[in-house]
Amino acid sequence: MKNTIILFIFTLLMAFTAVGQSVSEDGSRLWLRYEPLSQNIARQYAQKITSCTSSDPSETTKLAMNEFVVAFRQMTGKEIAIAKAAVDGSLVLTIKKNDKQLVSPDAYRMESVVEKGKNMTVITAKTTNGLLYGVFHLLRLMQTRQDITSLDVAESPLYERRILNHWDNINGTIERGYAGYSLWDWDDLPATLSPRYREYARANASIGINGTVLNNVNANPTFITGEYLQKVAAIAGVFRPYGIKVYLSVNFSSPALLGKLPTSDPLDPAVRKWWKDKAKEIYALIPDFGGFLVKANSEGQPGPHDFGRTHVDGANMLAEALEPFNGIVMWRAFVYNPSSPDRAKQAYEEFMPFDGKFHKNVIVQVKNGPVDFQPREPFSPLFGAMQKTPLMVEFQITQEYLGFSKQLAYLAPLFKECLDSDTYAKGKGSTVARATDGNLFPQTITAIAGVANTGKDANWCGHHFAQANWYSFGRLAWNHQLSSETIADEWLRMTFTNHPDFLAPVKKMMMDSREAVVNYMMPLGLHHLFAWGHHYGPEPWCDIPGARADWLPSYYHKASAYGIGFDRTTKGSDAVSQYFPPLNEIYNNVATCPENLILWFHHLPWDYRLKNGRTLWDELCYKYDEGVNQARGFQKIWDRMEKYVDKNRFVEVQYKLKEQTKDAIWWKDGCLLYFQTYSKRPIPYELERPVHDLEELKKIKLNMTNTN
Ligand code: GCW
Repeated sequence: MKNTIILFIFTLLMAFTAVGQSVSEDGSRLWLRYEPLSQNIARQYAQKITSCTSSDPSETTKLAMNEFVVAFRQMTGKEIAIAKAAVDGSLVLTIKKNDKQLVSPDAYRMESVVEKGKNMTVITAKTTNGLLYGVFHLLRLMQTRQDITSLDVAESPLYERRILNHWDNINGTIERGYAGYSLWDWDDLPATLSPRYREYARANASIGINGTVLNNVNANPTFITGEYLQKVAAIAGVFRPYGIKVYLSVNFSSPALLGKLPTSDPLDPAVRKWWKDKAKEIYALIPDFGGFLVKANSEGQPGPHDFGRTHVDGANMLAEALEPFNGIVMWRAFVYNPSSPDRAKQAYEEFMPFDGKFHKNVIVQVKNGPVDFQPREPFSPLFGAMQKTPLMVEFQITQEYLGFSKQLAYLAPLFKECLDSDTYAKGKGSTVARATDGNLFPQTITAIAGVANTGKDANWCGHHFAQANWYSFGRLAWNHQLSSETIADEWLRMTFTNHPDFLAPVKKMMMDSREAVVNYMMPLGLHHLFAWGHHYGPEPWCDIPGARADWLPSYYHKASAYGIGFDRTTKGSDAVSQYFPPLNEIYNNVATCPENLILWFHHLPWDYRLKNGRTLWDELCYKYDEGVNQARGFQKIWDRMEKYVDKNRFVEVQYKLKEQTKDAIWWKDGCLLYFQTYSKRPIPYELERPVHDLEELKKIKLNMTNTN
């Protein structure tokens, strides 16, 4: 009877939502919308699966089954029972701890089988997490309308730890967060648990993310006080059934700041004991705590150098404290000092001498590029070079340098560009992915991190399309071999619609979007032309008296009457020599250097001829112009999509795309008019003319409050 009532209510609901686009959405359901399918497909699925069962009693398996039942009902309109035993038509979730074919704890198989005349869909895993991932996989197949009649799938993640880094502060702000305040309500914890914690965990589990660093790497020591650990434990309790471990960023001076010790010197016995006791305290509350993330001696953060010690001394001390509990240390390699002639070389110089010296539960976390999450950078030369130390890539999902949540920039192509880059460390094919996933070098730990773009905004990420970046980070962390197109396709289908007339153009818009941002912000390998502090608009002219040279754009573009670009060749800073042959030569030689990085590695005259025959100045103008045209093109594509998208999301994206074009023009005019003061050449006459005046643009000072 109860089921019949539910079904009746559901059918009513479906009849209502069947008109589809007219019901406005706020984006809060992410890619887990489970929209009703067409009758035909719904019928096929409903014939295939009629019940769901598992002999595993765990909470995770229960919630996996519940997820399935609810989603199935929403998509097909059919109610399926959670049965005691497998029958014909069952979805069976089975744990097989010793299954040799399952190559990792998170691995699973999904097969259509016939046993004793019973047609079943069986998901097998070693752990409950594997089952959960398998169920989300099956749901993804259904959401994207794939055939589920003869399944034979085997999956295992290519990185063991797939982690989001939150740069969330204790006061609820988020450093470089563009989607509202932090999800974590520290004042209300541990007593009150926001329902969003669970939603967050569920969304992450659906894409295979299994770790969360809750707080900013610019770490407030308060997070590891007894009071805050209770709060952290409460969050960990919500995340646990979804297979997500919590980690914390720690402040290296905590022994002095919290423990009132006279020093935080990593070789001081009292300091070492303080960390060991702290680890004990943490694990007593959170037995599956993941470990520490550390930003040390970088941008004013304390670290072992303050005591004349090394990164190894610092990391190993923490590693020893965590080791008895199987915790790990993620030690960041984001280090640079103000006086260096080339910031891009520093992480390599500082870390290479320590290769092989870190404790076995330390992994060095390296940003994808050698400078700082720019729209385009070459990969960091540490990848492939540090061969006796596990390394993990850190991507930035939040778009600090790609237009915040104001602009559409689909980042899977950026992530892939790095992961697929050939380091040549062990000959051709030694990609960054293979150099970090345990394929090329034996690694005690494999991991990958992304700086999260989530916040309290209803749609989680500020821009509806920024959800795709969270999604694609998770999917690539699971399987870096997936293509950006595949990920965009599945995300669009689940988040918007399966309609082919929507999918093709919108997918193309996504695929072009990152390159568009590169084009109108900093093409041809230019980098760090950003406005001071907030990093939103262009300020290639920025000059703050007394500021660190390496925080000023002129340090990077080096524009002059002669030309533009950073000479990192053997005749310049020699950063090229940090790469393996033949890449060092490829980058060093202006004739072979990829043109999309040419001004990263070379300082070239304005009349340098590119492969297409244009002068450098003209090509720069063409690229900026192309970027603006691409942004305009996105507006044209989106406006045609009105009939496929609910009103709210349509209008919100439409508005943002309009702003994106305006800001793209601002970028183009700002950069070209400024560089023109050096090149003294006309903008090619066939291109759009500037609509701004350089002096006016120089006066713009945005008051961005939520950036830091
Ligand atoms: O990109 C820079 C950001 C800082 C950030 C730092 C880092 C958390 O501008 O806001 O600090 O990188 O990665 O540590």
